[in-house]
Amino acid sequence: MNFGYFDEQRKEYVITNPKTPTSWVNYLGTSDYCLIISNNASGYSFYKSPKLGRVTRFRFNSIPMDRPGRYVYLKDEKTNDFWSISWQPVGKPLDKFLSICRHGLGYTTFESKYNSITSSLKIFVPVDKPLEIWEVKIKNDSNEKKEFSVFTYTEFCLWNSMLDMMDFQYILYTCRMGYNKEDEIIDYSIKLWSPYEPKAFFTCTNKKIESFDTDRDVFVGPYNSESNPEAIKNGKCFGSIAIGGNPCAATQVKIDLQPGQEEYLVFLLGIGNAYEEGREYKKMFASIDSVEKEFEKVQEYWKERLNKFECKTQDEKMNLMLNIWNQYQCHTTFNWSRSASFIEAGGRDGLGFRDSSQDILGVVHSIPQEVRRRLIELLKAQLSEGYAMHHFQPLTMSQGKHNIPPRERIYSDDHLWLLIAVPAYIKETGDFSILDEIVEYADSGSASVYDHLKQALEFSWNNRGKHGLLLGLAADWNDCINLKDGGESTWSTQLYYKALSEFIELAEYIGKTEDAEKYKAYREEIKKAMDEYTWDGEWFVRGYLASGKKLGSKESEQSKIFLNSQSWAVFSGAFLDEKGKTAMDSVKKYLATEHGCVKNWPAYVDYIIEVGAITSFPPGLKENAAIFCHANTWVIIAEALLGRGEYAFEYYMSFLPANKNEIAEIYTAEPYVYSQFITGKEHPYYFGRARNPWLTGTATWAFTAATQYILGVRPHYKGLIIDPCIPSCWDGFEVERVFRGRKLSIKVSNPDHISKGVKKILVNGKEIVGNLIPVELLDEKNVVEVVMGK
Ligand code: IFM
Repeated sequence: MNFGYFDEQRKEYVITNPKTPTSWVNYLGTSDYCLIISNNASGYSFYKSPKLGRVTRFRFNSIPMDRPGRYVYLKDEKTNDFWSISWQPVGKPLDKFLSICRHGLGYTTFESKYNSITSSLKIFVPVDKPLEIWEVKIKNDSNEKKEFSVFTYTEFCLWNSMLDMMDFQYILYTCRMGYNKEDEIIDYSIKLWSPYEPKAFFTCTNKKIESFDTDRDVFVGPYNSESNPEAIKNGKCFGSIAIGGNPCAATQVKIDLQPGQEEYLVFLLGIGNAYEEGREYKKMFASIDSVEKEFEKVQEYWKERLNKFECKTQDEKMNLMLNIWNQYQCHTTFNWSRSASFIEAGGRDGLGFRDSSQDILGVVHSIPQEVRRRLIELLKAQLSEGYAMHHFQPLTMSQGKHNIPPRERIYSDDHLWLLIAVPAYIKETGDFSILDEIVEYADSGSASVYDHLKQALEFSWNNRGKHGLLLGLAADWNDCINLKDGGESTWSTQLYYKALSEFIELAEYIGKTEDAEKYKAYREEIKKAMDEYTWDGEWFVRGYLASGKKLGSKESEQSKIFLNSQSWAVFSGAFLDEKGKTAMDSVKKYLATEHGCVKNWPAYVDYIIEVGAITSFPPGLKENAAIFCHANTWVIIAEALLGRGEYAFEYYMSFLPANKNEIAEIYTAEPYVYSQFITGKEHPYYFGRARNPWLTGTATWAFTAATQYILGVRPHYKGLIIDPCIPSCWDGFEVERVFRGRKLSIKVSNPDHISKGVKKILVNGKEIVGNLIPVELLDEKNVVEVVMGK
């Protein structure tokens, strides 16, 4: 069963049945002002920080599931019947109410038809202004004149989202609402201790506001809800001014429509006060033309970001995801890390060190300058000893508020992701100058970026355990494997192996031979420990517990095999051999399902303190034997590196959201973006159900796995590698890509129907040796013909 479809032409996901099993949302806004909006117009906005700058309210994990939001109600003055343009919150019977929601790139629209009235609401955030624009259109398709009241409603949050949710005895006595009568603008201000000294306004730019309310409890009424606000029943707002209490912005505008006539209304909700910014923006967006022009800028913005990579393969869904939705999600995770969604309530905003380091991979081809800035921000959260702050907020860091973790909160992997992120940036851009940039450490001192990387390697070297493997510390990539007190992590060791290899490659490339030799010796030592202590016969163990017991071994009583230590054995480059293949065969045998590979098997049933929080989840959920999508992307990469194209593609398809569109009643989450996990096979009821959509490292890695390892178009310091690993039934594929400012049209043919191997590459008609296209060979525009073969 589906609830909608992909409109490829318009780059939209169209929801035709608003009764989706969960809220299917979109992110609007690109920098300072962001709003999250569901297919029923619910959600919230924030300015700069979802924690401290929360503009509007959302009641998380509540019932009804989706409230409040930004609502536009139409009331027929003759019949007193009223509805909302989005199906909810009024929720008219769907046999009489046609509802369509289109989530597009940077905008969402709602269209409805009810009682011969067609209406639409388009919401977007300008690229460079801190406000949201609601564009409403109403058309009378009946044969009689209609008189309407249009009511709008949104509930303000008291800026500090945590206090707003908890500290009612205090926070409910802080707001000061007002109304700029002359310009008809609602004024919201509150004196807090937030860095932003926040103020907001709401207005209609092109029609007279007949009445307004700024006190939620007056507009809605104590025994009503957003479905049936008192003011709408009353036919008029009450002119309430909230001084303390729950602030809102509600307005009433009146329109008359002759048969066939259409009217538009523009509403603005923005940052600033009603007497300055509010007045200025009201003038700026008084006409529909100015609104449309602003909207074009949003479209241009997304076009510019997404047009750096485009592919045409034999799989339509793969194309759809890679060309549109996967990239869009990558930009969202890059912007908002893991801080604001419908399930991340925003209490922990800023950047997760490991998450943000990985997030750059999916956008570096598109916004290299922003990635450079982000890398510097991340490096500032590294400590001089080499490890990193697990989580930090650049806004407060720059005010000197460092959240330096106590030793027991040091993670074994955070800092090592720098060795993935910085090389990826340089390989994409050729910008080696970043290595010389001097960046301060979070605690004391400063060093060049190159030395920051070395320091990260040193920290891990100095934090190995009894078997010579990396200590697990607070956790490794898997937040819920907590191998404290001397426990060791195979996976971190594999990441370390990869990090060392990346560094060695870089050092050799820039002529730092001594450094390269030093870290080669480290790598050899690490490999010895891996050879000796991580192979378990059919697969690699996940680590060692503090007690000395193996984790994820045939000897283990619970969870005998883990996914990550198999995929990373190969991905790290340490076991591109028979052991690696056998380990990946074990993945197929024990972990693979039709929805992707489970993270561990069999699931933990009992809590084991020395393993950690993974054991607290019921089987099949979240970190315990669920299909953790992020980890599934590395399985694709490992199979591609082993040259097994059928497997790589099969795994890619198994958890591709677009493939779940027709089973959306089982999958339940948005079929246009990746979710963090899909419930695993050991769950008694919900196998195949996705949870925690949008803000997941799956986005960045799924894009990387598909584009760089299946399609095999992979940046290198010297140029672009073409190394596809595809299903042998494919005849070929095409990629349009921008690389270091040059355009490449790459056409790959596969006449012998193989999975891997490149026989010939012609660049602008000239054959090259090998499968690396040197950057010096590239013109502004290039035609690349690739023939696969042995
Ligand atoms: O790696 C983590 C990530 O940082 C946050 N979400 C869960 C992942 C796996 O534990």
